[in-house]
Amino acid sequence: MNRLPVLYSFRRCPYAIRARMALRYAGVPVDIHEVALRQKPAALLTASPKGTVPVLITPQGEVIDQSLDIMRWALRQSDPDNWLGPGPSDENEPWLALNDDTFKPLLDSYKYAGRYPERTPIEHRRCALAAMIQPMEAQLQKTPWLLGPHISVADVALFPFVRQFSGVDKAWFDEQPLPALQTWLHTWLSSPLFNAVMEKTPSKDPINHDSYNPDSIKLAV
Ligand SMILES: N[C@@H](CCC(=O)N[C@@H](CS)C(=O)NCC(=O)O)C(=O)O
Repeated sequence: MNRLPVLYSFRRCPYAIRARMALRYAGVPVDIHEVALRQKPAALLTASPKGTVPVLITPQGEVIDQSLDIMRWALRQSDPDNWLGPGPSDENEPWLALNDDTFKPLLDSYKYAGRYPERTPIEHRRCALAAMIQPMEAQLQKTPWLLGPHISVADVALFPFVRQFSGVDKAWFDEQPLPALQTWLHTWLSSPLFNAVMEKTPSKDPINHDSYNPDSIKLAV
């Protein structure tokens, strides 16, 4: 019997990346099943008929099929740097909603501009910039992380989407007057945590905290 939680994942999916980062940071070992999105395994669709990844199935049979819920589940197991924040009020929520509900569709319109001909690619990009990238820059000029002096769920949850945005036209992105956001992005891209979860054949060994070094992240800011 498989005693590890199973994570159905897709390596480049931003939702799956943030789930894997939280699981790894929390030191929760998981058995990662890389999924071909065009040919999803029957076991995944039986557990979660909506057919998106990531999906986590615990050894007790609990199915968690939203990436933010997987992050929260992981952080409830262990949260050494208090990504969840100090109190009951969830200050992460406005950033999470802005990303998932507003920015993600705009990002898709920019990435796949040919499918959304009602605007030019540059107009799509301008909308995405105004909606989330510029507000992030404004916040990160004030504090090194989105909620202040410490990393929070919002930083990790938004990072893979900002990464995608930056990658659509990297030369353009690198030239923009977004110094704080560019530093923040670079910090995540070069972090051992991100690079560990992007390994093509992730180790099945129990995960330990060597892959997450908060000092290296903080020092780089
Ligand atoms: N709200 C979901 C969204 C997950 C999602 O849309 N994942 C994409 C991959 S990045 C997916 O599985 N799409 C289904 C498909 O392409 O067939 C979450 O946060 O987990």
